[in-house]
Amino acid sequence: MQITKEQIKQDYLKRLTFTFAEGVSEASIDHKYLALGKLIKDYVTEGWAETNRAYTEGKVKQTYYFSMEFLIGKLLDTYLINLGIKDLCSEALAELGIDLDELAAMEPDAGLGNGGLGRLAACFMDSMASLSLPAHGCGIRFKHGLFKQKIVNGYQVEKLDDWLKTDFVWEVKKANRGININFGGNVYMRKVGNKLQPVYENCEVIRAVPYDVPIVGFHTKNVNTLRLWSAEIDESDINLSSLQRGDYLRYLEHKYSVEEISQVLYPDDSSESGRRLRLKQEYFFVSAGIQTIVNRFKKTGEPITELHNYIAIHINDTHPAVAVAELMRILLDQEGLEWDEAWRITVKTLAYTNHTIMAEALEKWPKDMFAKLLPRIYMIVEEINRRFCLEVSKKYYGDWNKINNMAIIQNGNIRMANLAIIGSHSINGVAWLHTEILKHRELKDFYEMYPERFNNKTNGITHRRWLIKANTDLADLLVDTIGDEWVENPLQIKKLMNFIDDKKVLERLGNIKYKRKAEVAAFVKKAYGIEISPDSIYDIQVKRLHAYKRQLLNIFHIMNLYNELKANPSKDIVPRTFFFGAKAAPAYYLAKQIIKLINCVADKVNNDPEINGKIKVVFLQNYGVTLAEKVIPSGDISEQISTASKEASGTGNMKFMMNGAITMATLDGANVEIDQAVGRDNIVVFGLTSEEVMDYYAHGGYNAYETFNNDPRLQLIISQLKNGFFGVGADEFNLILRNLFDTNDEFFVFKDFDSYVKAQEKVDELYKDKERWLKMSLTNIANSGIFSSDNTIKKYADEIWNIKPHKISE
Ligand code: 26V
Repeated sequence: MQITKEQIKQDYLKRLTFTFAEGVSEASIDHKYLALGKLIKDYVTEGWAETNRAYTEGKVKQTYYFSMEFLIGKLLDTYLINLGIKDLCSEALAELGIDLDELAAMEPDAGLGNGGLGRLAACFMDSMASLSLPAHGCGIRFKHGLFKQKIVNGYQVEKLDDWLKTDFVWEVKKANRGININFGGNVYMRKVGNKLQPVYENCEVIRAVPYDVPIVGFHTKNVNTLRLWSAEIDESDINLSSLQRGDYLRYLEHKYSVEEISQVLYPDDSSESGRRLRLKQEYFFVSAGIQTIVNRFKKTGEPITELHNYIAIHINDTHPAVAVAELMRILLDQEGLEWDEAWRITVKTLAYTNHTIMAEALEKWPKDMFAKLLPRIYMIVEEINRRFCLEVSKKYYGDWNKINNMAIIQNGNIRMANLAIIGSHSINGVAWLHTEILKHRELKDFYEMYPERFNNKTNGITHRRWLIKANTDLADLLVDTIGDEWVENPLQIKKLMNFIDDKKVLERLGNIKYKRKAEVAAFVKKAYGIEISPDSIYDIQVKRLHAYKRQLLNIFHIMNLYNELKANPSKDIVPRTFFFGAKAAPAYYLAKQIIKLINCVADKVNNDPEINGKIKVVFLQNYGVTLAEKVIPSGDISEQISTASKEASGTGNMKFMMNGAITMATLDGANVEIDQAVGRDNIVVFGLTSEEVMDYYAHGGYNAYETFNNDPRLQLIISQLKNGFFGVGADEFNLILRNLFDTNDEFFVFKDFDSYVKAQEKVDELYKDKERWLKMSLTNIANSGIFSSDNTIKKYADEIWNIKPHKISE
């Protein structure tokens, strides 16, 4: 973008005056921020319109990434970086007496996601635009994103997230592009000519209104679209206006029941599954998205039988899996295609990513509820299921087990993963190990039936946000050493290895880390009143709280360290600060007890003068994208300690690696690939392997009591949980105890404890050799380029979507 500082200044003042009738001296900080937002949007809009035009006129194949979640975080900095005007803008504002960082802090953090899955979708959006790929997002404009977390007396308290309270400047409401969505009622089939046509009676019609967010690519004029749908009532609806006149209360009731659909993001929570409103949300955005895609496609004049040559639709986890039936519905009922042809097109258009093997996260819907809410869609699902079961029984004659495993409808439930697999030409896992487990275990029967559909796409993260934006000093170091080619081609970061013996570079790397650690220390002091030292090792575990992620193992290690220091106060360790950041799903009581335990340990350890500051524990409240950007660059140790086989990939592991942290890892998810990339000397690995874990699950052989009884350290820890050591009642941690003992320690916390403690001792040794440590850190950074989501997205584009870059010319 060609623009001068003077121009920005002029444009900005104009914007401020035209929007708020204020000058710099009168305007409040939020007005200043909003004016800047509007100005940047102005800069983006031209390219946006041009991009849409170019994609349409070029008749290029386009991808639509359907995702329930887009955890996009703040966007201002991303826009400025990607437009290449961040420094210019910062200088222009400074000359007007305005601090850009202060304005940037005003932006709400759009938390429209739970964790890894939603953040991955956001990183993908950034990469798709930066690679000039014609690819867009489709999701829901939740009025309330993931809850905000407060810690009160050590307990998690949830607060409503109200991110739309102040204007979300980036979005553009397209009221005239609304789409009607049908729910409920009765549907029967009527013969029209020689075709069956559905007739809908008494269904509830809901209006989906799109809000578009521009996605600006880095150093490209392409601006893609993230389309988020909002459920609104159509005030021009005649039925409604009669309601408005006649029965105000019924009108209000109706209004709330409509708006409810896009009110709030469900917090990832097994107890929340099976909720009707969630299914409504899923169909709502999927139907709106697919209807729009087909309508737009038809305007090109190409026959509908060519759809898959122009459109790829991606199903991000099972949440949008109803897309299979919705696309079939449109092709059959609206376009009048025969079943076989409609099916062929559907399968060629759709692709599905699996993000978890955790059974409780695999979506199923009670078939009666499903049929009542989506009667026509249910008919289609039944027919897909009938035909599929027939195919299976032909192929594996008499093998009822196979049908039972693979059928979509089973035991009164509709299994969405099965629907997605059967209706997609591509099925991928999100890391090598995860995909192997899918192929050979979880989805073995499907793999046997459709081996050509299965492939791996290891996750990635956008290096623009997680390196250039989050760690500008480190990005500068890279530019000063290896030039700036890596910015466009992140694999080039590897060139940093040429500096592995360069003392000056290592020293500068150390200083950058130290500076970030000092900033975090200042933040922790201000936010929580806890004094921590940037000279201590920063050992960080930030991610959703879940038993399989084993925050419990981490805190047990800390308790053990504390106990050892109490027994032997002169024990020589490198001072360490342990950070946790984690939200627990509101009804996940075990997870909430673990948060309480972490906070209890923190209180004890931080306030014990005998410990003399050797260890500190900090619970970072309300962990989200913005906080991640602050703390990840300060990490020395990245805790990636899930029970092997359970974490599909992880992406926090990649963010830490790219910022020079050393991974404390089980061989799980993408840790396996990090290990391969950096070599065993530059990572600390411990614990059971996934083979061992799965073997125990399959054949037994592990006895948690035995392990416990043979380890006095564990006995002391468990007794402290029970005996009021933390000044809380004896049953405060009962769910933790039950989870360990009643499930035979299902996540192998006891089993991996010893190995984890030893691995932590190794960290201590390694850190004492400062030069060695810096070399490890450098090696991690240098090898992190493969985890840029640009690489991941290139593979999706080539191997799944079959789309090509379509660069808008300057
Ligand atoms: C399940 C449910 C159940 C119902 C209520 C809402 C809800 C929301 C999300 C989920 C499934 C979450 C699956 C998930 O987040 N998987 C994570 O995906 C990351 C990106 O691929 C990956 O790095 C993580 O390892 C994986 O756990």
